[in-house]
Amino acid sequence: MAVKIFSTTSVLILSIALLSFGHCCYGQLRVGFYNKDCRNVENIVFRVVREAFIKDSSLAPAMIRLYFHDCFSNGCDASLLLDGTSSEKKASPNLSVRGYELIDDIKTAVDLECHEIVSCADIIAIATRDLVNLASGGKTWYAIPTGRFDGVVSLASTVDLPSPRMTVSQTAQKFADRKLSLTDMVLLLGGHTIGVAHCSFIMDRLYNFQNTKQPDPSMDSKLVQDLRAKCPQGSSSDGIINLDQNLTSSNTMDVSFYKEINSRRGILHIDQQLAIDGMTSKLVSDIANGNDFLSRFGQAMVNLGFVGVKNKGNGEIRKSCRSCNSPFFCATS
Ligand code: HEM
Ligand SMILES: *[C@@H]1O[C@H](CO)[C@@H](O)[C@H](O)[C@H]1NC(C)=O
Ligand SMILES: CC(=O)N[C@H]1CO[C@H](CO)[C@@H](O)[C@@H]1O
Repeated sequence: MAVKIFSTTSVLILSIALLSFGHCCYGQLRVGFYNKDCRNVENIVFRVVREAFIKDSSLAPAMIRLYFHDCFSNGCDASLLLDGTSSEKKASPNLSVRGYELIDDIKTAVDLECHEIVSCADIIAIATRDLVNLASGGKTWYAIPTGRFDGVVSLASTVDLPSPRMTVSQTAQKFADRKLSLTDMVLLLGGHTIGVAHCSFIMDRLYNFQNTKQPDPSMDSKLVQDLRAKCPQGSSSDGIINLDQNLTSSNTMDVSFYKEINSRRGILHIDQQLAIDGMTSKLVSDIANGNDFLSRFGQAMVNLGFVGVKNKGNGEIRKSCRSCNSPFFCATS
């Protein structure tokens, strides 16, 4: 049980300070930050990640999503990993985030060789890069800058993620707030080329779109029929469906997501809107018809990795990825 030393006000002030210093620390990250003190770190991470991926390839979408949620909520500072009675983990959009055990295994392996040198935030960033590589069948790889410190504030009440029902423009605003461009946003949503969603996120699109008692007219009618079979109304269990409905590539990191949304076969409302909204439709077509999605996705993931990075002054290198080093300087409840 973390001792609560921060009052709500001090957490607020701290958060505002962190937000306004958001730009100060971009320069601190660099490729090969651990070259001197932990030369092998990226090899160690890759070894553990590859073993885990062979057993469970769904770790790739799980970790990509974890990286996105962590970076969007109070910066890429592993605050999403902190256990606590009302930490970010407990916010409802985090309920289906997985991959925490893999991070624990990597941390153990890394600390065996380099004791308490590598941050959990960097472990997430490196592991995510490796899983993108593996899920693409080795077709892509990007150098990921490191040098992040781990945060000591994790509050469910400050989680600020886009919801699937927001418009493109509202979603773009959330990315802009974090200095991410419209292009970054369209590329990053390409993360939905692998992984799954629960039926509950699209029941309205299948059965009663905007209270019309009709399916979403922007969804291909054949797809509506397929998905209704997988997501029946009144079922007691919440089924899962692939985010990339080209079933030959549902588990492969590739350009297929953009081709699907251009054929009215997007799953989440926001996915489909990317292809329809005038703000993004041309970007979507360019990506769908180009041959550089994977490398551009890598660059966008690098850009996401700069959001709200902590430094020595406002972060630490955690001993355990699930808790702050000192309970007295840890706000998780
Ligand atoms: C911008 C607005 C976004 C919204 C509204 C959104 C929403 C969602 C939702 C509702 C799910 C399904 C969760 C579930 O049913 O368990 C999901 C899954 C996923 N999202 Fe997003 N997402 C967004 C952006 C992103 C970004 C930027 C990335 C990565 C760079 C990403 C990566 C993923 C992945 C990989 C999954 C599948 C997770 C799994 O299979 O375990 N999403 N997202
Ligand atoms: C589905 O994906 C495969 C592999 O990426 C591709 O060759 C095929 O053309 C796609 N099918 C459709 C209908 O787009
Ligand atoms: C993966 C994970 O840790 N999910 C947790 C999210 O929060 C709920 C409680 O609200 C936990 O039960 C889950 O284990």
